[in-house]
Amino acid sequence: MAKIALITGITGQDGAYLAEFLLKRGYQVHGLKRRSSLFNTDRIDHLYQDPHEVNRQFTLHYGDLTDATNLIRIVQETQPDEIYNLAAQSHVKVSFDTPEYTANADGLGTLRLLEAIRLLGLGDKCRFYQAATSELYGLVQEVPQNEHTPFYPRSPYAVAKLYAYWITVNYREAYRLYACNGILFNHESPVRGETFVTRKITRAVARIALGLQDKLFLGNLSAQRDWGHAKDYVEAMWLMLQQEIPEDFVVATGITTTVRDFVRMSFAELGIAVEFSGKGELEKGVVIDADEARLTELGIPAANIKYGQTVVKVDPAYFRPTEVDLLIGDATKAQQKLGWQPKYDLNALVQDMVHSDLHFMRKEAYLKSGGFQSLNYFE
Ligand code: NDP
Ligand code: GDR
Repeated sequence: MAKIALITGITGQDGAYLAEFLLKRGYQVHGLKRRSSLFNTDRIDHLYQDPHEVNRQFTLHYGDLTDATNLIRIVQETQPDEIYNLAAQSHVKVSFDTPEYTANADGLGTLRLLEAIRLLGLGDKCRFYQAATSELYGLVQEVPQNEHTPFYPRSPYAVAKLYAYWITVNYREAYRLYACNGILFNHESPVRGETFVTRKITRAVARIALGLQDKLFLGNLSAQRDWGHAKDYVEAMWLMLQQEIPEDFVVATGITTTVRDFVRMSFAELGIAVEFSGKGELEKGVVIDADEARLTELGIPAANIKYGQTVVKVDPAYFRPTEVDLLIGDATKAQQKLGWQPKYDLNALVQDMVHSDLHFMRKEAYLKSGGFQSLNYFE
């Protein structure tokens, strides 16, 4: 019998990679998707199966983590062997604007799912994965951070995730549920949401190179993150649910990099050298060199890259009221107990993202150079 997985947050970055991963392993995958006024299934459209097909492996259900009755019904209908709770208002900065909603979806949403398992008597059958986060560490207590490092959350998002972390531990201890927290450090990919810093950078780098935009505004350039690839990290999620005993694991690469260096690396991938100068709000990134052979090889018109051009400026609007300055994870436990090893290093991640955005942005450049104009429906 094929195993059944229910993924909340299936339309998000991790949901899409995990669905792909589980389908390849023969799982029947059910996903919880929110209703939205526009299509929100771009990342999983390639997995879609017509509802009229028999023996479907992939099924979507409308639902929301803020709606307990709907979660109970979907868990009852799907009878999952594994639930991956990936749904969340996942943007740290946005959580300062929507703190109550974030607490409801990210904190109480986790409780609602755990209660659904308990109330339906699925405790012996159903394993539960909670998407915990390195944001729990917040204000630096020690580095590298591991499963024993104390938490000090620094945003409404992280505080909501702290509740979710402990309620998962509590249900494991109180009701003997097989429930695990994956304390995942930042992980990115070509399908990362466009407002997270890495994707914002790689998109802008591609657009600047193709002459579609001239500069990029960022916030805190000195923040340091331990960035891995989402493709590697969804494997760790699955491994956590395949063990004899449920436990919590840190998943990270162990290497940290500043936002500033991520910018430099992304431009360098296209042969463009950028140097930063100035401090705080006045810091800027300027083009100091360009490798014309590399630009030609990539089909980027050299005329688009101007020496001395300011390509990065700081906009304090992107600063956070309280920041997490430094994250470096120690994934020794995951390596030893799960046998998990990331395949992508930071260079490979940057390459994957920059080239994907370059490919994607060419479409816009072609349309623009061909004279295509969108219709204005509102005139
Ligand atoms: P995304 O923001 O890409 O995806 C979040 C998903 O949650 C989307 O499918 C979104 O739907 C859905 N969602 C949001 N609110 C609700 C709600 N109220 N009810 C149902 N679904 C909802 O996040 P990622 O894929 O990057 O992250 C997955 C999980 O892992 C999140 O919980 C995140 O907090 C956590 N995490 C992520 C890390 C990372 O670096 N990526 C690191 C550590 C933890 P829609 O598409 O409609 O918006
Ligand atoms: P983070 O990711 O907050 O770590 O949360 P994000 O990419 O948003 O920020 C990383 C760092 O970059 C700094 N930064 C900017 N961030 C954004 N978004 N936009 C900017 O313009 C910008 N300029 C600088 C931020 O201040 C921060 O220090 C992500 C999410 O996926 C969470 O859901 C997850 O839990 C954590 O990673 C681990």
